[in-house]
Amino acid sequence: MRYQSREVDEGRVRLVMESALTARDRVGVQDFVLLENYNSEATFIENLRRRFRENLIYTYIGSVLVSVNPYKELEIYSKQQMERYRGVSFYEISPHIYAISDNTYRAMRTERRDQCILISGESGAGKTEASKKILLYFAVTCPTNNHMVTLGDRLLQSNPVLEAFGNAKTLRNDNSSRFGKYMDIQFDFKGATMGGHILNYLLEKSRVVHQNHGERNFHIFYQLLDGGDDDLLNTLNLERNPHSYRYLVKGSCARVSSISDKNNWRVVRKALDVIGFTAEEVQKLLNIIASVLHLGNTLFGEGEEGETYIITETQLSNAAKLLGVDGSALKEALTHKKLTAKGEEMISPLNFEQAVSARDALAKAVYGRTFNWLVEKINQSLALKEEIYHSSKDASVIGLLDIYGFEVLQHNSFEQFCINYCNEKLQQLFIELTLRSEQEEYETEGIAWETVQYFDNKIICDLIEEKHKGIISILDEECLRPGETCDISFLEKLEDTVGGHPHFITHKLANGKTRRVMSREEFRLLHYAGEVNYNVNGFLDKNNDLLNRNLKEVMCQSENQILSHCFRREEVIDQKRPEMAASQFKNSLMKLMEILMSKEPSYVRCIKPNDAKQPGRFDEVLVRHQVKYLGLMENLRVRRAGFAYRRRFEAFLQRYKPLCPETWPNWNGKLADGVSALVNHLGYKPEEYKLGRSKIFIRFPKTLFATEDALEAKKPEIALTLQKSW
Ligand code: AD9
Ligand code: MG
Repeated sequence: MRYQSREVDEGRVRLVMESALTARDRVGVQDFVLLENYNSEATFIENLRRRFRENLIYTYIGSVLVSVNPYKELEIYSKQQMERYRGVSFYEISPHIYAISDNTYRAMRTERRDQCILISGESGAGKTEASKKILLYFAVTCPTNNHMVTLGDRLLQSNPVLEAFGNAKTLRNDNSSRFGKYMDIQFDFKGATMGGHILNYLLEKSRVVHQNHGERNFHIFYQLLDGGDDDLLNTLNLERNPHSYRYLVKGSCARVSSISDKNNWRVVRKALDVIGFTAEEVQKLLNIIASVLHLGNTLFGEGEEGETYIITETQLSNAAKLLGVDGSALKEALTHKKLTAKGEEMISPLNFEQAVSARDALAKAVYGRTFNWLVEKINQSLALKEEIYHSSKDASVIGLLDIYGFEVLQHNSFEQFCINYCNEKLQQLFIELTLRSEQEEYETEGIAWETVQYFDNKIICDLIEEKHKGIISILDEECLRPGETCDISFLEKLEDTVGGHPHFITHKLANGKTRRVMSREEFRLLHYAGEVNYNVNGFLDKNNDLLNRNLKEVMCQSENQILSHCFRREEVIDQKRPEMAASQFKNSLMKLMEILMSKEPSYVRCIKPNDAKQPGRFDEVLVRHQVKYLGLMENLRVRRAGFAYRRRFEAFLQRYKPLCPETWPNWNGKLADGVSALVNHLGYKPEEYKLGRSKIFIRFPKTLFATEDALEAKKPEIALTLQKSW
């Protein structure tokens, strides 16, 4: 009973407050479908702005949650708040990330169908924060299985660990995800959390050796130096000052005022323990982190004959020790390469540039593979125990996707190309699923459907991924083509093959002249979210992602178990060329799309209110741009195609039955008849609504507002009756 009374009191008051005229003027509407002038972008943005000003960062478009990053801590995520949202219907209460979480959970339980929550938006818009709040909601509110009392903790603790190793400060975001993450949370038939599994996508490894101005390397390096105790740093031969390490200062901002590396170090250390890393594993992991820093400080000199030698012997031997490999073998492998020609093995010296790039390739490979190992370890810790797995045939899953957001930098390279391609794919999924499900709903309910025009970004996805003709295929071909290939020959190949594509531009104009605003090393893609110039420098190398064979040989003899697990002997023996980076990414995205398509999706669309990362600033131009490319206006139009609002018969009846003597306090007949009686009594005109098979569709928001106002007016009377009946 108390549960019900809470729902009646708080939920109803909230919606009524927001729908009452004065309040509506101040705080806007909580669901864009209730906007009178739903075709106007200005009205849409004004509604967002009003709500943002009142710290109401969440607004719906039907069942899609739009979230504006407040850039400040709001007191809306407490345990009490979670309780408010538990088991409460979507429309009964103000929009919240918890409402989406709860709704998804209930849909999974009642419909017994796997769900997923897709979070999108550009870099810094709040995707990772949203995903953490969703995970927290499940960890706190869902029952736990007796066998796995600490699973919730482990799920939560996986975040600080992965963020330490996979996030970094960028110009767009002080905690930018530099890898993609899809997490499955598994529930048993009683709705208790049972396990979890993470899939990770393309870590931006180049950051290990280079950062743009104003950016940092991955957090873990700075955390270790700032937070690690003296003994630990001594064993790793590290100095506390990050400026001592070349790999940490490329962006000239080793320290960031908004980040406490020391505190975060403590959080990460604790998290590693909770997840179940042994002291030995942690030590090996930190050895690797430290070895990367020593590698970065390993410098080369050039002899008179053009031979390359190492000038910082101490750094090299530190690196070798921590990597668990033989120092002279490492030295040899960093300055020479092994070739097999006509069945014979030959050693040839590397020149200075080649040695530098071999060293950087090693640092990237070591870090990237260690990151994969970390994910593997976390997955083992979250994995279903065998016996539970077999007794849980009715298990269901909620997938959570938090991936790097669309990115436009001053200088965009291979990494931005992959990140933005990934965002194209997600947008495509959004278009397909929202339009399709909407259309299906009208069809199943037997209501006539009006088509809405929208921009379909399939054309851009094809440009990038099409077999043989797409940019990725051309890049692969160019990497494999024997003879002299380089980044510029790749660009020329692109011009020949996709030069005429409407979403592809280079400095060459159709009339043979050159476009002066573009460099000869760039191509521009007209993405759904905006134009991006990509500089082809480094594309081939990054796509090849090769490590010299003799470096591989050294690494697979490592005494550090993490590294010997990551660098396998088979890799040295097997001469087959591994899949290239972009193709690998493309294939993993294809698999991801399949996973997502097999689930019932919910959406969180994140918006960044300003570029200064500041609270209280709502930059209209910036917001308008995002509203446009996220397709929110189309989303709204589709949602409103004819009808502003829909509600299942039972929910509609439950809420408004006090307004009609025939249905109040109870209606025992057919639900559709009850709804008919109710709307007849309320005087709805035939053109104002339609009854589908299980839902009522209401055409104009004002009809619903009038009904809400009537309910508000009747509240004292309802309360009296309720009190009597309880
Ligand atoms: V990226 O594509 O990984 O670069 P995200 O993930 O979209 O990006 P993130 O969630 O990391 O952005 O948010 C950026 C920053 O905004 C956070 O570090 C917070 O400082 C801030 N933020 C985001 N959402 C919230 C929120 N709901 N409440 C308070 C927030 N602060
Ligand atoms: Mg993120």
